[in-house]
Amino acid sequence: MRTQVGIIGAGPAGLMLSHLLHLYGIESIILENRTREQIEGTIRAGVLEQGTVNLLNEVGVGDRMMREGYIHHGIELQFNGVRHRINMHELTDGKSIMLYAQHEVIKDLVQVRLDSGGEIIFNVEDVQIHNIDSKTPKITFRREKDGELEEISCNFIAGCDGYHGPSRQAIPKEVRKEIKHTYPFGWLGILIEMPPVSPELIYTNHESGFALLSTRSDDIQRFYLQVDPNDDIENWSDDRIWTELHTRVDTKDGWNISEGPIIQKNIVSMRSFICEPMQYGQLFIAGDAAHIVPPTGAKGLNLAIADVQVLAKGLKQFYQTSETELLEQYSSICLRRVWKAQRFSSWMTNILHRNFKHSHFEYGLQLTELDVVTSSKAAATNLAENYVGLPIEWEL
Ligand code: RFL
Ligand code: PHB
Repeated sequence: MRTQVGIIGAGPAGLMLSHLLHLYGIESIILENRTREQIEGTIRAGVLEQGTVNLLNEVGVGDRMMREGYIHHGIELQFNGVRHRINMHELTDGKSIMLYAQHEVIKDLVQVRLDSGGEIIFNVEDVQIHNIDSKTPKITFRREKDGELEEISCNFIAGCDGYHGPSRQAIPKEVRKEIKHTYPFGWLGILIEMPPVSPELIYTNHESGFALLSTRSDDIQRFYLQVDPNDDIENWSDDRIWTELHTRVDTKDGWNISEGPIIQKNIVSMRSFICEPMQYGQLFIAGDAAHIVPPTGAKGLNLAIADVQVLAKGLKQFYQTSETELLEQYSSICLRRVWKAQRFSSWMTNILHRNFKHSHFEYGLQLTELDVVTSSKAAATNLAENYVGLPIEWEL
């Protein structure tokens, strides 16, 4: 098989890249190692930045999101049992965020690719990358275990295969710098069958730990509790979860969280990770394959979408003019924004989570940081600008 761009991974990065390339008249093939049902059924992110929403609309994939998603103009920060609203809309000249689940974005992107004749090969095995330091890179794979080895020859390979995928490993060790940080926090995430408890997201700092109240739809809510990252989900009965949620999110003025049936629960650990550079030879890595942020800033999916916007423009420039200027700047343009998202996500994580090793002094400073952010317009504006999403800086 031959194509112009071979894409590994049908997550938000791979699917959006393939769609943008199609709009620019560039061919691609996506290889995905899970089934369509699996990628369309995995519960992950929920918050889309203004720039992600604009892009989905501009490229014709936003109709269902605009019908079924929820636009939020602000978020609530709660500490000492009191809520403080950050009016992002006002602080950012009219920007906002959209609550629309990642797997719904995936469904919309898969549909638009298949409707326009795009090729996504699901359920592949044994994906391997070859010759990335030549102009004729190749990807080999099998359609099934022990099946025949097939080959895709292309001009470029886009590694959009998430944190555990093989693409990043194809960048030679001498060139690849991996920067890692782990946080001493885990998130216990639950899905609950009940109506929304609040019109906007509530991020809570409580002395027992962080809690987040988010939403998915009129009938399904998504809440998170800070837990030990090594804790076992078996230790968290529904009763214990509700008791802890009441402790952390009920307010001094008498607001109590309502309860409903918990339909799913799991624990994830939190880390920051960055791979520098994000390109080697004809291989470009994007999204979680290149970087991971802790979920407190809601940035992962949005960074993946921003990366492939830069990559698609670079490829368009190459195919239209033979110029490689933008492709050469891909890694630097993306990494500048990635580092800003790391800074923001790390800051949000640190002001909102309870670090049980901290002294009273450090805890006092943390609460004061929240006080400053909710009482100073300048500080709140910085939070709002980052939360709704920073622009892509095309000029380095
Ligand atoms: P993905 O989504 O991981 O997709 C990679 C795809 O590659 C496939 N793959 C392979 N295919 C072929 N061969 C191989 N060898 C392969 N290995 C892997 C995988 O099957 C998969 O389909 O990466 P992508 O596209 O870079 O997208 C990144 C986002 O998924 C991720 O950053 C977000 O989900 C992070 N995240 C959030 N991001 C936000 O912007 N807002 C949020 O509110 C938000 N909340 C979250 C989150 C992530 C969470 N978890 C579970 C980590 C909440 C949570 C709990
Ligand atoms: C979610 O709804 O899953 C969500 C919302 C905000 C975050 C992280 C996750 O910061």
